[in-house]
Amino acid sequence: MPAYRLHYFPESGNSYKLALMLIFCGQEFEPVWTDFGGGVTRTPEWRASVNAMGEIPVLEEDGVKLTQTAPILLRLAERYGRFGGDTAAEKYEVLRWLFWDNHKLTGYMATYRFHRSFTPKPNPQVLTYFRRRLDDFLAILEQHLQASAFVVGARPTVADFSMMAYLHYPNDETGYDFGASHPAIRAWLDRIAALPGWKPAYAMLPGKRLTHYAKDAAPAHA
Ligand SMILES: N[C@@H](CCC(=O)N[C@@H](CS)C(=O)NCC(=O)O)C(=O)O
Repeated sequence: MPAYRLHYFPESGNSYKLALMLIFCGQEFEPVWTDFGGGVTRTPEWRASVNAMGEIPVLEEDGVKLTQTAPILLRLAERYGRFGGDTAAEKYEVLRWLFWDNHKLTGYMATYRFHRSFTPKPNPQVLTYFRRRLDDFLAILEQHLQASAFVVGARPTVADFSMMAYLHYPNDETGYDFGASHPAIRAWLDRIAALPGWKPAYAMLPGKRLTHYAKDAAPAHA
């Protein structure tokens, strides 16, 4: 059984994707809290020794440093024979949604949430731009999930774990109340939360948290 070490910070939905997959595959990992807020991932030392791409998460597998959640999720799915899709058509769909997620859903939600909630003075124009894009992506996902229990058919795959990660955070971080605005997304999040072993990110990934500036203001919209 490989030894896993996950370099993360608690607010990182990308880190949560890997933590969730490892737990669902019955694997333990050593959590390695990383001072993202303090700028450690921007230092030349960190980029030379941990991740040249300057990103969190990094998953060490027996000392080998792996980066980019999508290929890591697929690698874990292959290794443990779970959540990768069964047929060639399903595997293609998993890959298709992983690309969409990285480019669109996670790409925009991670940036929107970080700017909205974890920066002291968010720029309203930036928030408006990101919100408009996200509203479109979320409508696409809402429509898809009205006809499908999980992203690829009737069973959960790594596409679900990747796509749900940033949507499951508290409303006062995401700025969305999916129960009110996107009921199919809400029901899908609840289906994933009902899987054995599921925990929210903040219960799975401990350690010092970023300052949450939007907490008290907590407007539902940008
Ligand atoms: N596509 C990457 C995204 C990783 C990513 O953007 N991580 C964030 C933290 S959750 C980060 O390190 N951002 C640094 C930056 O954008 O400069 C993955 O799936 O691993």
